[in-house]
Amino acid sequence: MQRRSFLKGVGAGAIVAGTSPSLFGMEQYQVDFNPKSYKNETGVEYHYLTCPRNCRDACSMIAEVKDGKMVSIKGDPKHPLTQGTVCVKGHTYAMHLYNADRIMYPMKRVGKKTEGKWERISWDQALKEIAAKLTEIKEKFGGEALTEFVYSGNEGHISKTIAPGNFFEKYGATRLVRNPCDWPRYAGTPSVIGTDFSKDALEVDESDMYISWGSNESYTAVHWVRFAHRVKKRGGKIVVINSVRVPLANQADMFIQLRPSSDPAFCLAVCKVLIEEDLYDHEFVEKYTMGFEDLVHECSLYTYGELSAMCGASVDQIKVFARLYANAKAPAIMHGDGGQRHFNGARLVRAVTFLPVLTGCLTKLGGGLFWAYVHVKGCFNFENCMPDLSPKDANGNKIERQVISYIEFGKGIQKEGATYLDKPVPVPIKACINYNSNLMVTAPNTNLIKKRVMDDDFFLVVIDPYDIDTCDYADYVLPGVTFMESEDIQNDQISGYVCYNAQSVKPLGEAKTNLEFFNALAKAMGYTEECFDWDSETVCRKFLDTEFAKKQNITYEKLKSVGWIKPFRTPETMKDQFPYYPYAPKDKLVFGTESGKAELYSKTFKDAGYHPVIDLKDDWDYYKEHKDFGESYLKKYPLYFMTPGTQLQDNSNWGNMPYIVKRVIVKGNAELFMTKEDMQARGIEDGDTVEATNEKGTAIFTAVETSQMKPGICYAWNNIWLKVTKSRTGANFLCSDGVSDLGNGSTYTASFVEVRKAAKQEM
Ligand SMILES: Nc1nc2c(c(=O)[nH]1)N[C@H]1C(S)=C(S)[C@@H](COP(=O)(O)OP(=O)(O)OC[C@H]3O[C@@H](n4cnc5c(=O)[nH]c(N)nc54)[C@H](O)[C@@H]3O)O[C@H]1N2
Ligand SMILES: Nc1nc2c(c(=O)[nH]1)N[C@H]1C(S)=C(S)[C@@H](COP(=O)(O)OP(=O)(O)OC[C@H]3O[C@@H](n4cnc5c(=O)[nH]c(N)nc54)[C@H](O)[C@@H]3O)O[C@H]1N2
Ligand code: SF4
Ligand SMILES: [Mo]
Repeated sequence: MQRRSFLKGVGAGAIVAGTSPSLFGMEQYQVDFNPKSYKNETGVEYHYLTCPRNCRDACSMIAEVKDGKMVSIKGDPKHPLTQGTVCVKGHTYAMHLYNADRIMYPMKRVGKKTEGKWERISWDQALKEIAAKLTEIKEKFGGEALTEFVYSGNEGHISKTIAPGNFFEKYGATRLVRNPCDWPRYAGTPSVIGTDFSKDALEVDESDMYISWGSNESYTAVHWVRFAHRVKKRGGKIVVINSVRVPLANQADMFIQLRPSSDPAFCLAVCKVLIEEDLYDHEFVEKYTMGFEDLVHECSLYTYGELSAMCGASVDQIKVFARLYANAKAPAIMHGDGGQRHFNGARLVRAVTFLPVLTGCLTKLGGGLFWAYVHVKGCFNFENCMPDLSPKDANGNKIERQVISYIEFGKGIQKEGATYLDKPVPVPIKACINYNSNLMVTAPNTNLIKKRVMDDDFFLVVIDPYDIDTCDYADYVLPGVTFMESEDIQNDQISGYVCYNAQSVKPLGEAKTNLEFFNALAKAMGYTEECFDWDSETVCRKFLDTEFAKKQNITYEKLKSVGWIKPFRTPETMKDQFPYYPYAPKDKLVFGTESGKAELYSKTFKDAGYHPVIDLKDDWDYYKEHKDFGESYLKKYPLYFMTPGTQLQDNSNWGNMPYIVKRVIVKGNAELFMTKEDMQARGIEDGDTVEATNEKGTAIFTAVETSQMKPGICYAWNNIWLKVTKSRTGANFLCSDGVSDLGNGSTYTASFVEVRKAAKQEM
C-alpha cells in the first residue's frame, strides 16, 4: 500500500487539519487498514505511535520504518488534536532513538559511585545478581526496604503501572506516592464541584473566551494554542493570567500579571465585582451552590485596593476582566499545572474554580474549567492485568505497607530519621529501582538525595534507554527502551482518547521493555505467577476487557488498526461515569460533593485549618509563619525562584540531544532569567556566571536579563541534565521538597534563593 493511499485509507471520514474537531467522539469509524500488510513495495512500514511524554497532547504519530530502521515520525493528520503536527521535540524522535548515549547492554559498576567505571555483563548475570541482592535485602530487612522511583518518562499504562506494579506488589515494596505534578488539583477542584475530572478540551471550540491561567501552552501543550487562535478567529478573546509574560501573553487581548501564588486574592476580587455589579447567574447560584452568603461576606471584608495590592493586578484590570468574563457566553479557563505547585496550591485551585460556578458557565458547552485530566477509565481494566499479589498476614489480610513520596523522596530514604509527611518511615530504604524517571534531575532537593544515594549500602538499579545522570549513582545500569520500541496503550490528558502505541522497531542492542524487564526480574526472584509470563499483546487485551469498551467496540484489533479511538461521549454513555456537567440537563444537575451542590463553603478546608471560603495566604506567608523559616529566611533569600518547563525538553527528556544541549546551555551552564533591577542590585550583568543559593544548596547558572517578570522573581528551566553543565548543578539543588496545603502536591514553584556573581566566570 502506498503511503498516500494508506493515509487516505485511515483518513476515511477524517477531519481536515485546521478545522474544528468534533466533540463527542463521532470520529470512531472502521477503516480498511490491516497492520500485517502494512508494508509498501519500497519496503516502508508504517506504525501508529502515541507520544508518551507527560504532555497533555499525547500526539498520535505515524512512524515510517525501513529495513527495521526508524526513518521519520510525523503527526497523524486525522487526529483531532494532533492535526498532523507534533512539537519541535516530537519531530526529532527518529534522531533521539539513535542518540549516541543509548545504553546497549547491562552494566555493572566496578569503581566507586560516580567514578564512572563499568563492566559489561550479560542480562543473565545482571538479573541473577540483582535478584540475589534483592532477596538478601528482603530476608534481612523486609520487602519495604525496596522502593521505586518513577514517574512520567513513559505514560503507557503497561510501562508505567502494570508491569512494575505486579513486581513491586509481589515483592512487598514500599509504595511510592507519585506526586510531582498536579496533586493540589485533586483536592482543590473537588472541594468545589466534587470531581477532579476535567471537561473535554474539544469543547473549547464552542467557547468565546480562552483564558490561559498559570499555564504556558506555547511550550507545554502546543496544541492548546490552536484552540486559542480559533476562539480569536470566531471573534472571541484571549486572556493570559500568569506571573511571567509567556509567549501567548503577546497575542492576548489582556495579560494579567499576578504575584506568584496570589491567585486567590485575584479570584476574590473578581467574585466581588461579579456580586457587586450583579453579574453572576442568580438561578444557578440559588439552585446549585451552597455557601454563597459566606462568599458575599468574604468579599465585603476587603477593598479592591487591598486585593489588588495582594495579587498585583490593578483594580482596573480586575474590573475589566470580571466584566468580560461575565459577559462571555462560554468562557474557558485553561488551567495549567505549574501555577498550582505552591504551598497554597489546593486553595489556589479551589479559588479559581469559583469563577465558572458563580457565572454558571460550567454547564455551558465550551465554558468552565479545563485541565489535564479527562475520564477514560471505564475503558481500562487494571484489575484484570494486576492480580492481587501483595503480601498477606496469617489471616489472609493484606499487609499495609509503608509509603514515601516522589516529592519527599530525599526525606523518605534517609538512613536515619526518614519521614513521609513529617511522620517516621519505620523501615529504612536500602534499595531502589529507577525507571521512566531521572531521580538526580527531576526530584527536588538533590543534595539530600545524593547524601543517601552515595552510601555504599544504598542499592540502586537504573533502567533507561540513555546514560542519564542517575546512572552515575547506580550499582547496575540496564538498557531500557524508548516507546518506539515498546507496545503500549495510554490515553491523552485533555480529551479522552484511548491511544495505541506500536512496537515500531525492535529494541536496540540488548534493551528490554519495562514489561520484559520486570517479568524477567520476577522470574529470577523465583516468582511463578502467571502474570509474569504475559507479553504486551496479552496485557493489552486484558486491559481493554471492560463492559464499557465492549459496548463501544473498542478492541485491541481496532485500536491497532486505527491508532486511537475516542469513546462516544453522550449523556447515555457518560452517565455512569460522569453524572454531572455538561452531560446532564441543567435541572438534573448534581455535583459530587457531600451536599450535592457546588460548595463555596468547604468543611474539608475548614477542618484542615484553612479558610472555608477563599484563603488569601500565599507562599510568602507560608515561609514567614513556618517555624523552620520565618521573616529572616525571606530576607536572606529574597528572590522567588520558579522552574517552568523549557520548550526544548519535556521534563528531562531530550536533555541529552546535542542540538538541544547547545540551546539550553549558555557558557557552560543552564540559564537563570532575572530582571534588570535584580541584576543591577547585585552587580550582575547579562552573561555573568552566577551562584544561586539557599539552605538546600548552591547551583551555578548563567544570568540572562529579561523583563518577563516583575522584580523579585527569577526563573530557571526545570530538569536540565546535570552532566551537560560544567558545574553539574541545576534547579533542583534549590527547589522546595515541601508538600502543598492539601492533596500532598509538589511545591517546586514555591522556592526562594539569593543570587550573586560567581568568583569564577565561565568564558
Ligand atoms: N515543553 C515542555 N512541555 C511540557 C513539559 C516540559 O517540561 N516541557 N512538562 C509536561 C508536564 S509533566 C507538565 S506537568 C506540564 C506543565 O505545564 P504548565 O502548567 O504549562 O507548565 P509550567 O511552565 O511549569 O507552568 C505554567 C505557568 O505557570 C506560571 N505560574 C507559576 N506560578 C503561578 C501563579 O501562582 N499564578 C499564575 N497565574 N501563574 C503562575 C508560570 O509562570 C508558568 O508560565 O507540561 C508538560 N509539557
Ligand atoms: N524544579 C522542578 N522540577 C520538576 C518540575 C518542575 O516544575 N520544577 N516538574 C515536575 C513534574 S510536573 C514532573 S511530571 C516530573 C517529570 O519527571 P520524571 O517523570 O521524573 O522524569 P522524566 O524527565 O520524564 O524522565 C523520564 C526518563 O524515562 C526514560 N524512559 C522513557 N521511556 C522509558 C521506558 O519505556 N522505559 C524506561 N525504563 N525508561 C524510559 C527517559 O529516557 C528519561 O530518562 O518532573 C518534575 N520536576
Ligand atoms: S511532547 Fe507533546 S506536543 Fe510534543 S510530540 Fe509529544 S505529545 Fe506531541
Ligand atoms: Mo508533570
